[in-house]
Amino acid sequence: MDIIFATHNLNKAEEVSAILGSQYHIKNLREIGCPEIPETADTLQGNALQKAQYVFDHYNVNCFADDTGLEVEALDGRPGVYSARYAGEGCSYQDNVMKMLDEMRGVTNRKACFKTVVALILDGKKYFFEGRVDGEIMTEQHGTDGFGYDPIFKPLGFRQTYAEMSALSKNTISHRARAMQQLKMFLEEYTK
Ligand code: ITT
Repeated sequence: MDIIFATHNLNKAEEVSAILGSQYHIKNLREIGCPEIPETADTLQGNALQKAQYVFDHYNVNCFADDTGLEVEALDGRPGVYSARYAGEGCSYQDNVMKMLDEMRGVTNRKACFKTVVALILDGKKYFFEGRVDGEIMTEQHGTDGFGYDPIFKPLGFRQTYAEMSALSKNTISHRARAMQQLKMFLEEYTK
């Protein structure tokens, strides 16, 4: 099946190709030359749908998008839907990580969770899937793999941060993996 993953983020594209497997021919927005899509909603679901809807409206193809946020309990759920721009417009992953370590300095409640919402538009109909992983924010960076907040997020029940895990391990247990597994099962049923 040919399907567009409405993302410009190559880390996400790589993870999702590994999770969904080779029976899907997935193209990302860089591959089809699609410009940046505005993300102006104030929920993960709203942003995921905004990206998928843009691609459907402009290219008329089956497509899905994911929006992901890191919610930190001691920060009242921030940065959440604003995780990409937590340290300011145009900031790097490292800027975000440093700001988080700074804001969380001395804070004892380290509980956090990653949430991913996937919006799928298939034959013109909309579907949503969600994945969540609870964990904690470390006091310093551990590991160099992955991207974004991976070096400071340790999922519950694991000794390693996402950035210390192999790609295979992260792609088996992560928030994105959980949401994408549901998408995969749905697509398998749909195309039976
Ligand atoms: P697209 O909108 O083009 O898909 P994006 O980078 O803006 O790419 P999101 O809005 O979904 O992606 O993600 C917001 C930020 O959350 C992202 O920039 C990362 O900093 C962080 N993030 C997302 N998924 C992550 C993951 O699996 N591990 C660590 N950080 C992640």
